[in-house]
Amino acid sequence: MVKTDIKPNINSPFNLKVYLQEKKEIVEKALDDSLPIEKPEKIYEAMRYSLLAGGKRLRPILCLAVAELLGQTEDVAMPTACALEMIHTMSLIHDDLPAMDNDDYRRGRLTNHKVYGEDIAILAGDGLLAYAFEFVAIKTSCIPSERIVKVLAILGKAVGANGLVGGQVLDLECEGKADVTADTLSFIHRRKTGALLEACVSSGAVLAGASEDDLARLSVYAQNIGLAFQIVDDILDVTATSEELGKTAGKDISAQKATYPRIWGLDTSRQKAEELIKNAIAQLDIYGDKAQPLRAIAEYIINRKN
Ligand code: GRG
Repeated sequence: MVKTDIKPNINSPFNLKVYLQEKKEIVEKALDDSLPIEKPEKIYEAMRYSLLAGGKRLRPILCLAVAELLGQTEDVAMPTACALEMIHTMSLIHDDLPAMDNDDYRRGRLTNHKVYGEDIAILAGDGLLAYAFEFVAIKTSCIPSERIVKVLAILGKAVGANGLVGGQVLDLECEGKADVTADTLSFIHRRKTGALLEACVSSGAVLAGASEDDLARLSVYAQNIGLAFQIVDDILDVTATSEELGKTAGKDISAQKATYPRIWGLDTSRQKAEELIKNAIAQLDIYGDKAQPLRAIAEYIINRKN
């Protein structure tokens, strides 16, 4: 756990643990139903192996929480929530490949390429990415189609060269370099980690027909939690065990990665993450008690253990 002054609000009637557990179960069921095995079975099995491997399901939960905050139903938001988890999962499969981070474990089990081979793992990622867009387009109902088109554009932007792909390229380029600055690191992580988290928030808002003001406020919330999420990820790589993380701990040091603790040290990294979370929570004032889930998710990001 990251030591922080931001404590979960125990006086609040809102119970984040119960909320996250309930949402996670609903998301797990929707993901399971989303991808039945067809022919050729091997690729569907490989896609399901990683998609149904657990994980915190934070991205779909964020999308559902924002949609519900703004008055949209869970049913309408669920296809997008599932698509976000499909995209996230594909990025983890590709990130773990020998050509990228070369990891053997993810979410407490062997990585996709360790089980199915590199060729199938690449294709499983590609299959999940394509299916994410198809799934939103064919499964979202009861809202104007312009909103669905906007969501598809949000997803495309988060994935592409100005999002996940670009962030990963810069991250690879910085490996082994000793002179990476905090600004460069934030530039990378706004794309590699932040872009998809922001897409979770903005797609949930668009599905609910959010106003420009809501979208702007919630984007600032998302950008702040996105960067804090990555700072905490870097801290946990140093402070948590492989068992706690479900993946190899200490990987950033052995791969000579630029990280926030390496640039700022652990204490300053924690402080910066706290500032970002406080800033995120401040964006929610206008929504009052209705924003309890989003407030608690922000607190969870800094208090998480994996
Ligand atoms: C998108 C076409 C395309 C390619 C992918 C490999 C790649 C390009 C990008 C890497 C993106 C990546 C893996 C970023 C790290 C994000 C991160 C901190 C992941 C951990 O997320 P958690 O802790 O994991 O939410 P769980 O397992 O809980 O879901």
